[in-house]
Amino acid sequence: MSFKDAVVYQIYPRSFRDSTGDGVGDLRGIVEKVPYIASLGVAYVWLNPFFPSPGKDNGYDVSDYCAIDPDMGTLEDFDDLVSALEAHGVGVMLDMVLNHTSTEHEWFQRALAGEQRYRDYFYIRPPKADGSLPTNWVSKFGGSAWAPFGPVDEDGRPLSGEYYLHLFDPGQADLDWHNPEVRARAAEVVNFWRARGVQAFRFDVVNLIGKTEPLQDAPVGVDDRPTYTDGPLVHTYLRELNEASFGQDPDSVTVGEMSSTSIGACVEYTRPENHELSMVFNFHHLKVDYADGRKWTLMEPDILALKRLLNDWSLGLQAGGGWNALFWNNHDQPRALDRFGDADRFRYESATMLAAAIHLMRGTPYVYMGEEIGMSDPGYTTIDDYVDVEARNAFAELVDAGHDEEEAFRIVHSKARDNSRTPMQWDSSAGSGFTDGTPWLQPTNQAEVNVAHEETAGRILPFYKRLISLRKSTPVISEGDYEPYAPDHPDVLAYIRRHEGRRLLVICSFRGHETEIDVPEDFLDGEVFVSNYPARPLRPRLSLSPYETLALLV
Ligand code: ISL
Repeated sequence: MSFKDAVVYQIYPRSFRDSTGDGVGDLRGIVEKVPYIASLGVAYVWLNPFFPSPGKDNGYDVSDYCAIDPDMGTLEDFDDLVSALEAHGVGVMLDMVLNHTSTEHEWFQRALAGEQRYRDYFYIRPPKADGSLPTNWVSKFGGSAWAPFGPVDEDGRPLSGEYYLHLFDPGQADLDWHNPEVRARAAEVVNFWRARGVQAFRFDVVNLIGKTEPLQDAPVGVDDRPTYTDGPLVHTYLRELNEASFGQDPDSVTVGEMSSTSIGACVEYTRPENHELSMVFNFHHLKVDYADGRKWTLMEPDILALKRLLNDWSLGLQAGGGWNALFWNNHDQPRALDRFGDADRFRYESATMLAAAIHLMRGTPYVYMGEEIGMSDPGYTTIDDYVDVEARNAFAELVDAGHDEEEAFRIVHSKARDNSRTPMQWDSSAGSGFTDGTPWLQPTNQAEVNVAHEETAGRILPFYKRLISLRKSTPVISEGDYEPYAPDHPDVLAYIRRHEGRRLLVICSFRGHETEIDVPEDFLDGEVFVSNYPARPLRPRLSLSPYETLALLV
């Protein structure tokens, strides 16, 4: 199966379906919902980590890569899920978190116990000569990226005199990929799941694995991320992993999650000749509502910047022969519907416009559970409604920095990762059809937005199904070239796809008010291929309704 005509459906297992009533989703729950997943027409299901984990970062702190978290099920449940999906032609994509392990992983525990072999799996360093931390890097979840290695004295200094690196939570120790044994263990993990029938893998923050030795301070006052991101060794290690594991399977599909990356690096990661990865996620287009590049701020999205990024990435990856993963939502992002659309006044229109905007692009679209029924951010009212470590830390930091609690809450409300982690809304019941117990995170608007309603009377779900099926049947969508159209239009994203004499013009209004766009003469007698408003005559100067999308095929 080619991944160019495929769509991937992302499931956050903790929140998809709870089959036991404990309030946490599980693998059996996903098995129950296989008919629904199959009805979407997707080729793969990406499952967020369900491995044993102390849960410091909702499963991204893995303490055993080759087992299932008892809250989520057993290996037998996993095998059943793989076969149930396979029966419908749907593959499983597993989430490999190999930049770091949980500090409760056996490897880290044995390092703590003093075994040199395992100390060499991690970045364990003494402070600098002046007593300061080994580097000035900051954790992506706040604070320093270095934590005391082992027990501390009353001043909080490590008795060992050493620190370990954690680019994320202190419970997530970075693995030292310079160590060939670490790389071999990583390949073993991938091969363990391959042996259970898995052909697709997502690699978490994989552009952080090739840090440049010796680890060095970032220049003072400057973003530290470039210091340890996209280093040349990332390519070396990816090729090695490819060769030692998934690359042995001609049908494997891989996606690398690339933190703060560049077009150039992503071309190299995904050019087939390089034998690294099939495609990449980047996040630049989801930072156009970060004031001054800072996440924990309030800002209306900059639509021109969004267009520029989408166009530049499409053109850049196309020119270099690379391939992009296309997405608006995932388990780390607030719902795109609330950021770029209008969930109150134009839920259907904006949800379908956003869907068309990326499903008709060059790349492989990803649908995050609930997006296909128009789920939006929960209407939480206090910080206690949030579970995520990042949101709670951010709230505390915002208050410390002098924001009043109300404003800090508004910021967290608009950006928190829990916005997308709320339970899947299957029906209008108190547990939203997700659980018969108390959900670990509360749903809030299941009365209006749920699968049962969408399947009988809704308009968003059918629209998604059509887009997913069109990609399979329409080479101009899966294979066509990409060319921006009206790149300076302030309200409308538009582009033209071309393939073997066919052309598709895609028009997407990002505004809740009317706007206009010029349609090239030769598209005026085109077939209206996709549209989210009733049919009307086409004119050279076309007025667009709120969040209208239109794709014309000639
Ligand atoms: O740094 C970023 C963007 O420039 C972040 O978006 C970063 O890529 C992201 O936070 C990484 O996310 C992934 O790894 C984390 C985990 O918490 C997330 O859930 C996962 O998607 C650590 O494993």
